[in-house]
Amino acid sequence: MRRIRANAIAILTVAWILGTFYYLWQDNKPQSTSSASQSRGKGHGQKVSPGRLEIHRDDRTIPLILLGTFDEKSYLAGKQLKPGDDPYRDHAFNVQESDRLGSERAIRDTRHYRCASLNYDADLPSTSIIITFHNEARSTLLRTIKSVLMRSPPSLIQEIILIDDFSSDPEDCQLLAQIPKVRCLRNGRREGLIRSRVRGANAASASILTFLDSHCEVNTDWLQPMIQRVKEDHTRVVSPIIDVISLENFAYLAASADLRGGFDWSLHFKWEQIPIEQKMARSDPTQPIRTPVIAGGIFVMDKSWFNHLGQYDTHMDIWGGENFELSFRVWMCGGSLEILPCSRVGHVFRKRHPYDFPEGNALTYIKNTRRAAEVWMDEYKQYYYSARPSAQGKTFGSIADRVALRKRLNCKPFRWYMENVYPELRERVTVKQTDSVFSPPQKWKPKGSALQHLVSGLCLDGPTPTGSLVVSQCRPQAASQSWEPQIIS
Ligand code: LR7
Ligand code: MN
Repeated sequence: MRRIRANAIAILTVAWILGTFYYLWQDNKPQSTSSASQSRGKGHGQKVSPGRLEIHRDDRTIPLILLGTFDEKSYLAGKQLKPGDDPYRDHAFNVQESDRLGSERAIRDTRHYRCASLNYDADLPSTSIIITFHNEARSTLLRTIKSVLMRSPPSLIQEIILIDDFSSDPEDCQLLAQIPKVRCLRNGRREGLIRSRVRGANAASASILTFLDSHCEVNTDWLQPMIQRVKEDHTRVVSPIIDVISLENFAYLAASADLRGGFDWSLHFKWEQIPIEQKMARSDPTQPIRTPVIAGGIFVMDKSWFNHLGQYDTHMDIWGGENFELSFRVWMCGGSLEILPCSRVGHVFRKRHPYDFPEGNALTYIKNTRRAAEVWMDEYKQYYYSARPSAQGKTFGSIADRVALRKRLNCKPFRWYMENVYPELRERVTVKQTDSVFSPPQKWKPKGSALQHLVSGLCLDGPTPTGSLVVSQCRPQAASQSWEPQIIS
């Protein structure tokens, strides 16, 4: 009897030791990372670099407790790629690779090393996470939710509100509501991400709103820096640095920390380098980066401030433009926008939309951006129309409510935004050399506020309705021939 007990103890001890070794070995295994550079966003090619390798020891244990009655295996098994199916067809990313990854992988901590030693208030307010989706892949949606539960202090997560924007299968959302803290709201018809987010915000019970896309993975301590900044000043609207999850192999890649959100006159979003003077003045890489616009999908905002500023323009459809409208509104009506380098969230950037636009992709984008331009851009909207001539004459509905909102909030003019938030935009006028009159030498001299071409005696004029600059007879006081000198660094 005694010998049997001794044997059992010996076997258990050996098993325990082996188990511990296996656990440590698993955790220290290098992740499959790619050092290849990857572009972020729709075709904009800035480099990303691999960051530090950090292992999240708790990743595997916490969710088991947090998932409640949710049966992850059968949820994922309910939607599997059939043999021979194109893995990119339905989601415009490699869903086979996403399915294979599992829902709890460790990712590298891509922050600057100094971020790890920052402290945050112990009494930060909690937040409602709002995720809207239309036909998202189950594995990416689940990984988004689990990364939030794994990598956020539980006390900061009031709830996760999913808005199912009329996906084909209602169970994609409904089954996830078995996870504690997760709620599911389903639209009775396709609304688009803008009205869906407003629905989520209206249902939220926390005082702070956090918006996420449905194919993200949040990184170590992603939430605290954002909530801290908003707690200190409720008019701040803050975003993380958005890392890249490869649409091909799902590698998690660090994005550059020197970027901010920008755009051109056609209201096309792009990542751009922060201006050199600001870059030189940055002695502390953990400090926030002021940004003229946010990418739009991943940000934290005080709920009362979101409501006070008029939520979103709910006449915008499906996708696009709402990030400009929100960004102009925040800056011009007394708030600010920043990117926090100590907060990192990965996002699967795609090259095409995997879903349909009932009124067409181009028309929808024009309608949405036209509404933003008409309400917020004052006389500068002419540059939008020059850059996007096809927008002229397209319907965009009534903007009376939004114009009244702007008046009620007593917001500043777009000129103020141009001068104080985004002066770099003015310089971005390109001269098209279409006329032989420009043949070298190209010499210009100032004539009043006009620029006169020395050889032809004509003045620089434009932009024309098609967005070009031309030369024409000099006309004193003509607004289209009036230029301001700018120092270009
Ligand atoms: O009809 C729709 N209903 C939805 O609920 C269409 C989309 N969606 C959901 C969709 O499932 C996803 O969760 O809305 C979210 C955004 O759509 P994506 O992921 O297809 O588009 P995107 O990643 O290009 O979206 C970026 O631009 C949008 C412009 O309207 C929004 O602002 C998105 O939130 C924004 N995403 C980000 O900012 C993440 C970083 C990417 C960049 C740049
Ligand atoms: Mn997205």
